[in-house]
Amino acid sequence: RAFRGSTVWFTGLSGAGKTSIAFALEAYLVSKGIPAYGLDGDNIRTGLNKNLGFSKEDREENIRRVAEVAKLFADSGVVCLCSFVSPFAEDREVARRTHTDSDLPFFEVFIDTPLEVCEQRDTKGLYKKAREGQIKGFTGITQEYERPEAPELVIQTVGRSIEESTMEVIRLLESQGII
Ligand code: GGZ
Repeated sequence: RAFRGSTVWFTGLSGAGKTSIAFALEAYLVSKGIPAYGLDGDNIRTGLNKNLGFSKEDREENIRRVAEVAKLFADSGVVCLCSFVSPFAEDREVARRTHTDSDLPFFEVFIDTPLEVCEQRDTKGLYKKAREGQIKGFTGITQEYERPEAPELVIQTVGRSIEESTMEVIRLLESQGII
């Protein structure tokens, strides 16, 4: 296949497993000679979007800018893997349209991990801080997460390994002729 530039958009709660799956997928794709690159809060909110916080407005702007960057990656032939909580359906639609308006494939992947499980994991201790009121507007606790209504793929991570979840995305990309 001559052109495989596209964006896989992972959405889900903090701690759902978005970045872990995207990272494993990136490693898999690169090992197959397919250029792939992951964007997430760690490399976006520390630089390009370091002036943004977590209000509804700032999240909207965060997603808008990320979508524009992802579009450039996809247009250059890279499989761009975006891992953002992206809790608002309207913002995810903007990200989708940013791609589809330029005829670039866009796949929304909902990492459907229950809040209780994310909170139990609490890898970064953020849920505890949110419960204690130290973090305001935390997704799932004091701000909403709008579940995707028609994502290309839903992955339930409970009882599944990172590898198994990653395989589901690989199968999606295969079925769509991307890889
Ligand atoms: C949600 C927050 C918040 C609030 C800090 N709400 O598990 P993490 O740590 O690494 O992922 C979360 C990340 C969310 O940034 P995004 O750019 O993905 O958000 S959005 O798409 O909504 O713009 C979490 C941490 O930053 N974090 N404060 N209040 N997550």
